[in-house]
Amino acid sequence: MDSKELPDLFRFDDGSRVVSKADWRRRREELLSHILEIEYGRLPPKPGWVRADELHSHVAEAFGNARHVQYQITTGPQGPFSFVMDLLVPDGNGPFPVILNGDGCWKTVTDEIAMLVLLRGYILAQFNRVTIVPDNAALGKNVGLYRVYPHCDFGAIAAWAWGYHRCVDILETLQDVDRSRISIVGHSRGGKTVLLAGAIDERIALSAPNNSGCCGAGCFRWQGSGSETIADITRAFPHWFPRKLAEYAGREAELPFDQHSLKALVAPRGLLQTEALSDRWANPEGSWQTFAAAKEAYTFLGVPEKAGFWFREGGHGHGPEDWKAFLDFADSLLFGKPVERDFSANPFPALGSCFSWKSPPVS
Ligand code: GTR
Repeated sequence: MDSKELPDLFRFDDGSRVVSKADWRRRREELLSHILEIEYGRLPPKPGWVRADELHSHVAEAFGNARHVQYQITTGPQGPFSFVMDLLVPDGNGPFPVILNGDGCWKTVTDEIAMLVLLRGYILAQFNRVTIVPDNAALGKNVGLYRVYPHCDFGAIAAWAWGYHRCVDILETLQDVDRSRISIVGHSRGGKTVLLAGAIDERIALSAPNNSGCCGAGCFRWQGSGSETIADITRAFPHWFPRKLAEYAGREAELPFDQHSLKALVAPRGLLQTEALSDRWANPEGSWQTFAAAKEAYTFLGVPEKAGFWFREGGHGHGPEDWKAFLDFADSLLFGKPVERDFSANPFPALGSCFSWKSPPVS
């Protein structure tokens, strides 16, 4: 087999193939288990309880009279462990859909972007994922959430994804929140986090990784020129992963999955990838390949339009242009609003496909 051929999403480990939606549920579990074991580690457990204490609330005139509410989220009984989530709630009557972003460490959500979100009628919820575990290999495992669950094997990306899930635990309980319309968005390593968090948590209606590359929306087997490999990423960021991933450096074709498998776990819920064509390190071609393969799962489940791909010229970044594309997709997916953009356009028509299988006929 061509070493770039992406594994058949629908073929169980025992060689049999998915023929029904019930089979797909089982195959989904099989894929998730492989992905967690090798790539991210198993997420820290869902805590016995999660609580939110309001730290602060005021009307922010600079944000069109949105209400800024700050919560301290605490989980237990292990720990206890706490971190902060901030909400900007649009002026007016809810419940409102929510956009949750964990890249508070980078402040990529500028005031301009916050206004874009609010003007479309969404709550903007934010936390700082590095308050869950730090983004620094040198600090070791005696910090943050690692100390609460010392016997688990999760890396930082899994811990950050756990942070998204705890925010959703709280968002679901708030009167202002339309719990059926919670979206998550993140950039680069934050995009890897969002893809993992959205693949696992079926409460999340839309997952939108931006420029997320290797171990995100990229591809292990199909590396475009200048793109990041398993060898590169595990050398530079060992703390993001369990040790096992590095064993696959140079042996990518032996992985029992590729990143199309993770994307397929998001189906039938919404998935939008936003990519930049000059962001070579993030492997835009590979991201398209795994998108096209994951779309087979959406086709099988009867909702091909719920998976979208958007690309722009330029390099690595998460700016207003990316957010506008995301908001258009969200408006269309969650509210059926008409959209001008084509979220299924192939930016690389000359590339050719790297999978020879198709989704089974819908039963
Ligand atoms: C890079 C890393 C990428 C990407 C990026 C980022 O250095 O190699 O995988 O995550 O950082 O997070 O901005």
